[in-house]
Amino acid sequence: PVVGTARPHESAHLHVAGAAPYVDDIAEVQGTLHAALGLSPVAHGRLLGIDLDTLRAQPGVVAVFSAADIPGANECGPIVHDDPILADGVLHYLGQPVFAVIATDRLAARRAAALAKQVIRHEALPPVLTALDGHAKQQYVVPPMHLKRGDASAALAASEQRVSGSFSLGGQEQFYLEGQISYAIPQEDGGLLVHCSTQHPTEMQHTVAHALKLGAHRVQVVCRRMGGGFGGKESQSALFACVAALAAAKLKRPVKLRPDRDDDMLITGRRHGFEFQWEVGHDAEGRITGVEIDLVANAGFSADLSPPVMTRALCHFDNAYWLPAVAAHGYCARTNTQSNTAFRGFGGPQGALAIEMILDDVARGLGKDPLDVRRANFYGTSECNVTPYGQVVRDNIIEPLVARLEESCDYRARRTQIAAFNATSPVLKRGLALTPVKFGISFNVAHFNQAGALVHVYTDGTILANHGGTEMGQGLNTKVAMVVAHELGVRLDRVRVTATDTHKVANTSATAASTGSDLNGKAAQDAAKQIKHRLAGFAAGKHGGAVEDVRFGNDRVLVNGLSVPFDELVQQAYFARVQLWSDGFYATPGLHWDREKLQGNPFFYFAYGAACSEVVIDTLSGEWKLTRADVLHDVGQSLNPAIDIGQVEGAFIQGMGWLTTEELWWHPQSGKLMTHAPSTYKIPTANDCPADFRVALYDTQNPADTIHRSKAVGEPPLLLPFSVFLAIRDAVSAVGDHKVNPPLRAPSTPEAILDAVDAVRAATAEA
Ligand code: MTE
Ligand code: LUZ
Ligand code: MOS
Repeated sequence: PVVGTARPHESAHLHVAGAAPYVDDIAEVQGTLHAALGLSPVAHGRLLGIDLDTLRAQPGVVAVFSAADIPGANECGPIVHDDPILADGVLHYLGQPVFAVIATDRLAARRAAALAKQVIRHEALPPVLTALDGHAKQQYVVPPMHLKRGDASAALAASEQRVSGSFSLGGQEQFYLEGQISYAIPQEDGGLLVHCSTQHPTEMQHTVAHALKLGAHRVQVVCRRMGGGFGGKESQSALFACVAALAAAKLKRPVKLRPDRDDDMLITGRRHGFEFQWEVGHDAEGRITGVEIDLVANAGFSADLSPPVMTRALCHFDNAYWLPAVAAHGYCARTNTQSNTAFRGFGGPQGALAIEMILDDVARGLGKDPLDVRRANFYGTSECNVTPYGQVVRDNIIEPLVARLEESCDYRARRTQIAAFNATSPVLKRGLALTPVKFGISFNVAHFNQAGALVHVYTDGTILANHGGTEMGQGLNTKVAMVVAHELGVRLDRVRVTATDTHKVANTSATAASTGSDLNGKAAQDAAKQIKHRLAGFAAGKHGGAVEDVRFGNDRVLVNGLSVPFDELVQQAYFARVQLWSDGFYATPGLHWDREKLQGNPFFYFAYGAACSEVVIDTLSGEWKLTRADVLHDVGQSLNPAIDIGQVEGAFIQGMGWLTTEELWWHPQSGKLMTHAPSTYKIPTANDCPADFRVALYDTQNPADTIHRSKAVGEPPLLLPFSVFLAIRDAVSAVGDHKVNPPLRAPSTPEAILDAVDAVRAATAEA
């Protein structure tokens, strides 16, 4: 068998040898020019003009383009279409691209673009820089969204106990190691080939075509691999594709645009920071009876993907819990900052962390172990199993999964040991938390849940597979190759997966929402099945026996008692003029969603998981360390456990970075993002992995009919490190009265930890 076995990433040998080509490694076509973007020097202003002549006079400069040069639509936004490619009339944020300089080399282009401050004439306007300021002004990128079940205020009024609280949660930079990049090469008769580091080649194709007033059939977008996307290249690769394509089309020369890291961070958006404010009612066991919450997201200057991000935040506020009465209000505040976008989890982590904070507060108020309060609120399996958006949770395994982790991580004994340690340790305090994850799988926009594939069997028995998904390091191509090899019963090394190419598979969806292998795996399987059926028919016709009895496996085909090597059969089939290649298609069944009412069946199934983290904090310096993490994560029947464990570990550490060290800071006056490079923005490194890191997969079949009963793995484990943040909060609470809820903001940097320590001490002294 191939499926279900641990196999290395299809490009692992190239990755480690530095031999895996990314867009910037493609040999440059003769005559290639380089672009750089001139950025808005102010957070908000009226654009009065650009001194283009100064720019054109700079050494090496070949051309300068601004909004007026775009022949088609000056927009590259995915949903609302309110994202200009180049600023026109209004400067929306500090860092917004205003013009593009095209020069003979990259440095010359960058030198000229750096004159932005001198050449952009503008009139400054007052900026709005925070979500709460935008909310106070009722300035939103889309109308507020309300997810309701029952009468939350009546339920609150009737509750035995009520608590209110608030929480400030920062955003997160994707920090893909390969930055945004596009390389556009003119083709014959007005066509364009665009190599683009993107999760969404089809959308790049359409956006470029729209901006250049071309038919989509003239634009070919290719992506062999990305050095990470993490959501940051779902929509926001478009600006770079459009600028490179515009310049290439205008100048009839190849043009490459590769912003450096600082510009990338100043131009593009990231995970939405959220501000939460809630009121919750509960009983003596900590069971929630009603909850009302405001979720205010910093959308940035435009809509981008904020509407579906907020939808997913609202649809994950329940996390793993039955909430009998809910009113959740989602506001996407418009601010003069980068437009925020997809990032692993797509709003889900923000929504789910809010309920975890609430349950943490409820438990503290009752003097109960938070795990007991969590458990008291878990969804049931036959009752209390309907989400606030109306979907029945049919595959609930949270109870047995958490029970297994609780036991294997020795939760109760460690809880006691930690309390004993804290009682005698005045400076260092330990903390522990165990948190569950439930994550809905499917795009919450139903029509995106489709995929296509193309499988070619060559006459020597080697196989080339192509599909609509993109490879960003997550191992999608490896999984698709495994599915194809498995279906045809051949050795994995017979199968190669090639670059994603809009000329091969059309009308694809973004590789996002963790659906890559679910969708493209099924589509590739469909293609392989068709070839297999044709081969089986041919084999039975040639060698006798029933078609249904033909078996594929071990690189051979068993027909009528005869074992024929796969490549031999293929060769014979070719001479008999059998079609040895096929397309394949898949659309996820059973999905529906009412966007107005926020009700329906948006998810094919749920993925589950749980993690337990133990930390130690230094209450004098605010430093902390994750000493142990235990993870149990559900990927259904794993297609490739090695890749899945890699995804779980990576997501855990990435989510931990979001909640602890990665702090975004905009200058409160100028609105400049000051943390625009790794010098000031700290992502976790290998050294931040806990010394004791125990990651296991919860081995069950997906009850939904997914590809080999596996489950999506990309995003759900990003929610596991909630346990790290809540363990830090648990440790902070040990400095004072255990009933005081530490007002710990995220990320819990040393400063945030010290602020929370001070606040707990002050509240304790007061009490
Ligand atoms: N893993 C790596 N190595 N690099 C990435 O960019 N992106 C994540 C996740 N895992 C990412 C990753 C995100 S945001 C998503 S949606 C999924 O992979 C997308 O791929 P999949 O659907 O094939 O899992
Ligand atoms: N929905 C979703 C989406 O759940 N995840 C996504 O990545 C996405 N992208 C675009 C539109 N809806
Ligand atoms: Mo992932 S945020 O859906 O690209």
